[in-house]
Amino acid sequence: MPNCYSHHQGQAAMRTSYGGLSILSDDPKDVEKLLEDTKYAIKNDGFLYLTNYGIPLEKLHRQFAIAQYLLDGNVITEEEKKRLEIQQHTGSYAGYKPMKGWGAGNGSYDGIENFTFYSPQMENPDLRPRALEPFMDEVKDFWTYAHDNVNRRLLKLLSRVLELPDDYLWENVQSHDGEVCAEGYFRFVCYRPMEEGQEGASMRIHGHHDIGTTTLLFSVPITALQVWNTKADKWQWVKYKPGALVINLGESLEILTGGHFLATKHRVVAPPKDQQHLPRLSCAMFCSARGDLKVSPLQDSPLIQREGLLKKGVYGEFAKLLDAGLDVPDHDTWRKARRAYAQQGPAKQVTIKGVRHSEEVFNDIKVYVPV
Ligand SMILES: O=C(O)CCC(=O)C(=O)O
Ligand SMILES: [Fe+2]
Repeated sequence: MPNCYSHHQGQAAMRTSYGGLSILSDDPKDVEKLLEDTKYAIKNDGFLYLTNYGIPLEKLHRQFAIAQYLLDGNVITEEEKKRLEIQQHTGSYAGYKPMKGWGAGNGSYDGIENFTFYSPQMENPDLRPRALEPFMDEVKDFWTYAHDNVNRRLLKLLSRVLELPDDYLWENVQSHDGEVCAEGYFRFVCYRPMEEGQEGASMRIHGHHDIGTTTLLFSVPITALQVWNTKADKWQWVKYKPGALVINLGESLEILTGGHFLATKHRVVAPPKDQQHLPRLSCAMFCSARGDLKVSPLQDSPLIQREGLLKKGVYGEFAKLLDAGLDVPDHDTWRKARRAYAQQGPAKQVTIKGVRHSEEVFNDIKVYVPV
């Protein structure tokens, strides 16, 4: 197999340039600058790069090597593929996704194979491929650190932007009890190369929001991720930065902040020509809000109190329910409804200000994302 974690730089990798935010320093000067940069990135770029977050490159490469062994080492048995297959209609991505669609394995070929770990997959060896057993301690340590340390620091920064106490989002919003990532999940993915012109070759994952609080995506050398730049109204490539973390903000944070933190609109497309023959590995953690938390804005934030709720995006849709005095769902209900059909390709498309958007309806709430 060609090495999918080489340090090959694609042409597109040079098209954008962002610094990276270091979250380890406690020096007040650094913290102040970090806060300013974070505010800027949220408003202008719609996503963040983190560097210097405490994971050495060798440890990161080791996780990619484990992911590659799992998804390209021919080590998941046919029996396991069947028994552990993702049951997306239940609103969960847990388990093995074959290279055909996200449903019950009967969609068309999309060349994307993955394995998603929720708490039960961490607790019970029968719910994960046997071949992983020798590596489980490392896997557990790595993703626990990502969730309980990196994500916690990140939430501290976001709490400060909201002018709330440092641990506010961690204590009141983030689900963090339970094995590794609590109600969230992490995933190893391999995107196989597709022939030019093959169905689905140009759009590997259409434009979408992640649903939870934050997503920690490790930057990879195969350039395929694009983020919607709301200011410029266009897709932009996310540049490869070795060892960096690309942070997407999820829908939960968009709604909880009353539209102040817009969910990152992103998609995965065909890489530039010189990388199209290479498989692309991706490792990511999707952090989630507490399932029992109502999907409505945080009233405690001085920033939100001062500047008001911004009736935009998904929050704008929830505001209609709230204004009509209707009950809003809790996070568990909302995300199960969102996940049951997510990733399956936009069923309906509409044009908003000249841009093609997907329209998805969940519990009477409409979600629009550029495709
Ligand atoms: O593979 C990537 O870079 C991003 C994938 C993604 O957006 C997702 O799985 O939600
Ligand atoms: Fe995503």
